[in-house]
Amino acid sequence: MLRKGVDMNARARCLMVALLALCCAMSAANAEDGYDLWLRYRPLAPTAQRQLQADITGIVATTQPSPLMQSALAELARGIGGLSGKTPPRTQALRDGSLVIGTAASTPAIAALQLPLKDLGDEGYLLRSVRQQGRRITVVAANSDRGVLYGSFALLAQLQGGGRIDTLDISSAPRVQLRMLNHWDNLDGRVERGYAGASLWDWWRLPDVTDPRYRDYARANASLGINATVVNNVNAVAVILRPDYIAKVKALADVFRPYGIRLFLAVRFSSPLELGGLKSADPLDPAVRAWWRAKADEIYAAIPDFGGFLVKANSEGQPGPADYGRTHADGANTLADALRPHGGVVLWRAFVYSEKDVQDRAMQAYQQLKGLDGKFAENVVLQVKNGPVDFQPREPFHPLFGAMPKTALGMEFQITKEYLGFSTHLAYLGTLYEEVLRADTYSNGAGSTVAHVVDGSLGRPGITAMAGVANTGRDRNWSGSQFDQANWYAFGRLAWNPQAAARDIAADWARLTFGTDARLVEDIVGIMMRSREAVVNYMTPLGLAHLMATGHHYGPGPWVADQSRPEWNPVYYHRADANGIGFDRTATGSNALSQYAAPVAARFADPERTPLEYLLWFHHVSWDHRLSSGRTLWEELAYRYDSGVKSVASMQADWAKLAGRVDTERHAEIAAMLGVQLREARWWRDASLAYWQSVSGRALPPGVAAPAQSLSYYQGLQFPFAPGR
Ligand code: BDP
Repeated sequence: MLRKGVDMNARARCLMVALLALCCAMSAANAEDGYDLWLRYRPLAPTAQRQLQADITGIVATTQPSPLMQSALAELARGIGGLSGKTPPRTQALRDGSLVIGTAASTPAIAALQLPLKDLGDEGYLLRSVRQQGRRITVVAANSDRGVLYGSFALLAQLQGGGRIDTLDISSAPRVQLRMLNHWDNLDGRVERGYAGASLWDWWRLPDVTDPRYRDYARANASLGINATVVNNVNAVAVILRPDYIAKVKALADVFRPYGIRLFLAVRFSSPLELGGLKSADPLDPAVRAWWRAKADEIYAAIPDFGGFLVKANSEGQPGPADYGRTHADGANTLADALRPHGGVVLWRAFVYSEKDVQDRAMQAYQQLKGLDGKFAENVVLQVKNGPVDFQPREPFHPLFGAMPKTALGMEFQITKEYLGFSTHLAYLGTLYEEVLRADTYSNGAGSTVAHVVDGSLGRPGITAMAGVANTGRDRNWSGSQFDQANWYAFGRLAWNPQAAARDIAADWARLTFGTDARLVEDIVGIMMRSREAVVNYMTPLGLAHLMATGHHYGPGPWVADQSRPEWNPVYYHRADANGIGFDRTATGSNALSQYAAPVAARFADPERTPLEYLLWFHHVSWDHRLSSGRTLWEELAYRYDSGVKSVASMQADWAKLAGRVDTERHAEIAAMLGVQLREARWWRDASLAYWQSVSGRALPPGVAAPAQSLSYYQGLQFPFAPGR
C-alpha cells in the first residue's frame, strides 16, 4: 500500500513537472515580445491549418538553389511550417498542391506555364494558382532569384493574413530602384537619434562574431523589398575605411547578400587627409582622386557587390568640397568616378545649411544646389529630406523635388522619431510619408507629385532611390516600441510603391502583427491613423516647427533663444511677439515661396488659401486674425493643443478596450507607453501654452484649462540623459 502511495506521488510529481514544462514551452512559443516583427508565422486555427496543408503539399524548386533561392526556401519552410504545423517537403515531381517557385530559366515547370513575367523587371514577382495537367498548383515566379525571394515573402504575408490561395493572382514590381535604410550608427555602438538601444552592429566583435540577429534583420528587410543599407552614421568617421573595418563591413555584407541587400557606407569627405595622410581632400586634386579610386578598389576586392557611398558634406560642421572652394557636384563626382568602374552609386545629401548664411534655413539647400542641376554624374543621387528644414512632425515638401529636372533626386525620410516623441510616443508615420509623396510639385504641370518625382515616372534621368533613417537597435522588439515597427514596415512598403495608401499598409501591418480578426485590425488602424496628427497638435500645430528643446529634441522648448546659431533656436522658427506668430515666407518675408512652382507658390502666398496645417510655416499671423475655422488664431492654437491631448487620451482608451484581444505582454507594454505619451502630451500642451500666453499677453479662451505649472517650471526642466545624442 505504502509503496503504491509513494509510486503514485512520484508519478503525480512527474506528471506535474511534464505539464509545467509543456506550459513553459507553450508560453515561450506564444510569447509575444515583438522580436518576430511581422514575420510571426503563428499556428493558424485547426481548420485553416488543415486547409493550408492541403493547399501546399510540397515545394518544387531547382535542385541547385542560389543563396537567394535558399533564403526563399528556408523562409517558406519556416513560415508554412509555423502556420500549418507541418513543413512541406521538397519534391521534384509536380503533384496536387505543389508550390512551384523559381524563374523560367531555373525551373522547367515555370517555363512551361509561359507566365506574363515580362513587365516584372529584375525584382518583381507573380503569385498565381494554376491548374497544370489536372493538378492544382501555386506558383511564385519571377525573372530573378531576388524576385522569387520577394514573391515568397509576399505569399507568406498572404497566408499569414488569412488569405486563401486557391484563386491567387498577384503581381508586383518595385517602382523605386534603391530602397534603403540609413543607419545613424556610430562605431562605438551608440546610435545617433536612436531610441531602441545600442547599435545592432557589434563592431568590436566583428568580423569573427556575427550575431544571428544580423540575419533576422536582413530577413525583415527582404520581406519588404528593402535592398540596400548604409550601416554607419552620416556624421561619419574616417576609420570606417580602414582595412580592419572593411573586413568587418565585409562580414556584414556576407550576411546580407543572400537576402538581396547591398551594403553602403557613409564616408567622411576628409578621409584622404585623416586616413591617407594627404595634405588636402580637394576633390579636384589628382592625388585625392587617386586615393578615392584606390579605396574603392580595395572595398570592391572584399565586397564585390558593394553599393557605394552616402555623404553628408558641408553641413553641421562636416567637411566637404566647399572647404576647397569646390561645389557639391565636384565633390560628388570625384567619389562617383571612383565607384563607377564597379557599378557603385553616390548618395549625396541635400541636407546642407551653413552657419555663415543668414538666409532662411528652409531656403539654403535649394540655394546651394539648384544651380548644379545637370552637373552631377549619372551614378549620383541627390538625397533630399522630405521637408526643407528637418524631419519635423509636419513640413511642406522640399522645394528641390519640384526643381532640378536633370538630376536624380532621392527621398530621405526619418523612421526613427527624433522629433515625434522618440519611441515612447505612438505616431504612425505612414500618414506623414503619404502626405509628402502625394503633394503636387507642379514641376511638369498638375499631377507631378513628389511620388512621381521619386519613382522617376516624370522622365527624370538616373537612379531612383528612397532612404529611411532606421529606427532599429538592440532592443528585443527592434524599434523600441511595438508600434514603431509599423514605421519601418510602412517605409519599406512605400519605398516599393510610393503610391500605396498609408491606411492599407497600416491594416496589413496590424493583421500580420496582431492577428487577423477584422475588428481588431480596424480598431488598431483607427488608433494608428490619427496618431501622427495628435503629435502634430500637441507639439507643433498650425505649421509651427522646431519647437523642441535644444540638443535632445525631446520635450518642449519654444522659449529657447540662447543658442549660438540663430537657426538652432526655436524662436527663429516661430517668431512670436505681442502681435502674432509664424514665419513669413511670402514675398514680404524670406520669400521661400519663390522656390516652389507658380501654382504652389500662389496657393501658399495667400493666408486665406493656405491650409491651416501650413499656416504658420508660411505666414506671420496676428493673434486676433479670424481663421476659416471661425476661431481667432489665438483660440485655434489653444484648441489644437487641447485636441492633441484629447486624441492621445482617446487612443489610450481605445487601446484599453483591446485588452483580451491582444496578447497580454504586448498589450501591457503598449498601454504603459500610452500612459507616458498622455502625460507628455499634457506637458507639451501646458508648457507651450504657458509660453505663448507670456508672449501674446492674451487670456486662454473659455474652456481651455490653465497649464498645470508655471512657465518657469517648464523652462527649468533638464534631461541630461535623454537617449539618442
Ligand atoms: C538632424 C539630427 C542630427 C543629424 C542631422 C542630419 O538632429 O543628429 O545629424 O539631422 O540629418 O535632424 O544630418
